[in-house]
Amino acid sequence: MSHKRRSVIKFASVPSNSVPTTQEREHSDLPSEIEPRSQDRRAFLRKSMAIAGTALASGTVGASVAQAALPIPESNTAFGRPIPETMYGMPSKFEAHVNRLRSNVLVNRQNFADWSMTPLQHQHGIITPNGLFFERHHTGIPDIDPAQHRLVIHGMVKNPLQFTMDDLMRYPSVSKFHFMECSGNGLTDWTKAASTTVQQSHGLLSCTQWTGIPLSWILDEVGLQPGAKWLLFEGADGSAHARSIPIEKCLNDALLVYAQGGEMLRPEQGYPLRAFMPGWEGNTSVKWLRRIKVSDQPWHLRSETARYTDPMPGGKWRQFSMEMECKSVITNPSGGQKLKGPGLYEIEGFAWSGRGTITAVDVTADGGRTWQQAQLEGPVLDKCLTRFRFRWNWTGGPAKIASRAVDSTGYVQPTVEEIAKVRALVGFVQHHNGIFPWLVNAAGEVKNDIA
Ligand SMILES: Nc1nc2c(c(=O)[nH]1)N[C@H]1C(S)=C(S)[C@@H](COP(=O)(O)O)O[C@H]1N2
Ligand SMILES: [Mo]
Repeated sequence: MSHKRRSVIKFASVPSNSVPTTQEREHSDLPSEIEPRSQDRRAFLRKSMAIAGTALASGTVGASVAQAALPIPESNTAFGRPIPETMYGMPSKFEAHVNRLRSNVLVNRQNFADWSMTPLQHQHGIITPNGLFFERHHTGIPDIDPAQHRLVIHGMVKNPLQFTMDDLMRYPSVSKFHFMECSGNGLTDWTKAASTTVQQSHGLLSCTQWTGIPLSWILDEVGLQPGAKWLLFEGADGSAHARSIPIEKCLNDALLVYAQGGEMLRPEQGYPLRAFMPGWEGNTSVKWLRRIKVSDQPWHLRSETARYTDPMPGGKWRQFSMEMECKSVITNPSGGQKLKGPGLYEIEGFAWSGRGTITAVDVTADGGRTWQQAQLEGPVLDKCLTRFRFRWNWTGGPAKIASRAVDSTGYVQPTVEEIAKVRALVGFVQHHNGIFPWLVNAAGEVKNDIA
């Protein structure tokens, strides 16, 4: 797979001096938000207005403001809803269509081993609201009383310890922004267009600010014995879901998380305590964490043998491919949406890498013949969703749009064909980080176009 970036073709409507190249960006003191100069932004807006004006004739976009007085809405004439004594706030009732969705592509035979997906096409910014954070459980959601919950650390340690939640909450903590992705994300759409929307194809992906205790601090307390190499993490759910994690990750950036997005974990995300392995497949972030055992070798558990391994050419299977490789997807426009006539649109989406930061995203509107550089919207953070934006003039014909991300290791997001050269794409295949195209047809309908 080539690590060399293809040349960047500038987008005509954005002056070339307004979008620094990747290199310029790295060597300048510019903030990571790359905004066109304000006059360019004004020009874009003027152009959009002009489009709205022309579209007016067909009645599709905007409307001219009549000379007559603006009608006064009812809301202007009455008191609004009073604030109740106490209440957990909810979105507007007009946003009720924005929901997690259980997979309607790969339907599970029984509901305990299930997942629900984040509506990425409705996400604004890089933070997934807690009520829309994707879910994956092997045996349903346990209802755990934090007062009863215990975490035990034992095995090859000098001082085995048991912690209550109160004990853990007394430690200093850190808060970090990171994405989490299930390695099964996209497994329905390797070679055929099974999913209609980006929620179905990519919605086992969310991003939040995680709060917890660096695991290394707690390991300091128990004291590792010489020869300690692997740690077992086990959950308190019906599956007693467990994973073996190498000591390097545990000492580097693994967290014992009790909060996300500003509040205590939701039950579905592992309340009251979960492991969090930044940038690694979601399966390694064991929820409802009750036990950590230190050993000198991995356990070769179900999720390290029968599942979460990758078929390779020659009939071999790759184990422990836990780092999520660099990936991106266009979320707007995306499957199931419809463009309202030719004109200017902002293509936007997410890019992320389990190995570092995103350094560039290119966008094609001609099925990969030519690529142009998108703007990365800051903050661009380590192992975190990065939003990209690209101003696109849709001329009305069929267009195949896709994004391609590059991370700080120089790795370029591959095509599915490129992945197929180094892995065997047969059966139930995980770790899909391929380039994902959407087809905009002449009617403006956006469709999954994996052939
Ligand atoms: N105890 C436990 N931990 C678990 C699981 C589980 O079923 N039980 N599912 C794993 C999988 S496969 C994923 S992708 C993530 C999903 O985390 P989320 O539901 O908070 O999105 O949790 C992981 N941790
Ligand atoms: Mo997963």
